[in-house]
Amino acid sequence: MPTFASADQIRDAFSRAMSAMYKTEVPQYGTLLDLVADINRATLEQDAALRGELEAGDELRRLDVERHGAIRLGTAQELADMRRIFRVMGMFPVGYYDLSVAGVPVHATAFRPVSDAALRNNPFRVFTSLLRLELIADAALRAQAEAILARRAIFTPRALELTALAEEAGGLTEAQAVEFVQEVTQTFRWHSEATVSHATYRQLHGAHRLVADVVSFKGPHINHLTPRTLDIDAAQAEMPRRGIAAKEVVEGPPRRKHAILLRQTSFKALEEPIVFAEDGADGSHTARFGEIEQRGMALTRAGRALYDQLLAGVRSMQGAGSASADYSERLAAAFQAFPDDLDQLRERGLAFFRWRVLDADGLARVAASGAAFDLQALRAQGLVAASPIVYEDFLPVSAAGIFQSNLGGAEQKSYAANAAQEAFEAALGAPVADEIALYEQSQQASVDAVRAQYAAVLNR
Ligand code: OOG
Ligand code: NI
Repeated sequence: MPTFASADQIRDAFSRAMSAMYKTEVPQYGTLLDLVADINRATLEQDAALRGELEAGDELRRLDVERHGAIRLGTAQELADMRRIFRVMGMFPVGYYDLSVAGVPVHATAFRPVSDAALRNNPFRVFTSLLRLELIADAALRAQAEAILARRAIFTPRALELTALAEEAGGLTEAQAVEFVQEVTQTFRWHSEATVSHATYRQLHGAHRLVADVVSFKGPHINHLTPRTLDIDAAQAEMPRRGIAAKEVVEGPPRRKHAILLRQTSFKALEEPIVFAEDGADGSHTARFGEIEQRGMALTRAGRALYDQLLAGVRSMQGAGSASADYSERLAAAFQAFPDDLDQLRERGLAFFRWRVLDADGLARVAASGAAFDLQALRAQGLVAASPIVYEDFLPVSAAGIFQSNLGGAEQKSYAANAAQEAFEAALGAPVADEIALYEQSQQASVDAVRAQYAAVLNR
């Protein structure tokens, strides 16, 4: 039996290769990494409680390598192959995001690790959108876009070969894994030559800027890579000081004592020179940008419903788009209704928690006394503790805000479309996992482990 590189190892190497590549392609990304590292260091120095919480959950280790990326694919075949490739790295499709409601003609999933252990090692995630050509109204243009996409091959032959090999053999050797990472990274490179003529580009762009971005190039260039900060407000304030033009508002929930879900900010996409291969004309294209995120705790279905309701309330106010001046005050005011106390969040079933034993001897004594297993009582005695589970996914309203901030002010399309999860899954060749179910399992597994330790005393 050959020894295989682990999926975690391959994913870790891939995320590092992508980061190195993007740093050379978009130097501002390097500036963002430095900025985030500085802020994380300062935050951990100043906030001993946060440091303790992260250490207890073994969350500190992954912080420096943690990031997400985003790509946009053109065809069902591309998405299906992408799924096979990410699977080799232990990344699986989680969640369905319909962006058409926000005027963006794509739907998406996030490829990410799902087990607690894999997430601790390296939680690299890729937000992967699929263009919905059926939303292009002009039938002739739609057919042309389809024909252009049908001609391209976004993966190197060797990347597909190694993927097939991994599927047959059940893994890749270390040498194959190194080659696999190199080959797969090629797919996400920037190409400054558009494959179409300037006229075609303009037509595609007229349908939607994203249509041009997906259809006009050889492959799905990575359009951003996002490091995780522990204090996004500090990062937002620091961006202009380091010469980076930040987006006006931070997407997601307001600042709180105990962060929930995901808060994100970005800098606007760069205008980059391109050449149109067909006619040699010069032009420019904006697609690639930088983003920073702060992750908070995962919410239960009830917690998420409350979040969605409060956010929708703020956003639907007359003339109160997220760009308006008092947006953050109104957001903070609305979220007064969302408890910001860990005990309340847990007791009201709004957030997910991971349980762990603090005092094994104490636990054994209670178990030996014959008392029935009672998590709340054990917690009250300081024998077990619960820490929030990190939210590993994305938020459709925020994603739409990120897409929009990169589409240039005036562009605002609307589609009469709706979610098409079944069509997306048919293209993917598999169902997407329900992210809430994953957090439920993770919480339950932690409770089961504490219970097993408790029960083990009785069996000794
Ligand atoms: C993806 C936008 C979504 C996020 O962080 O919500 C995203 C894109 O622009 O392709 O990355
Ligand atoms: Ni993003």
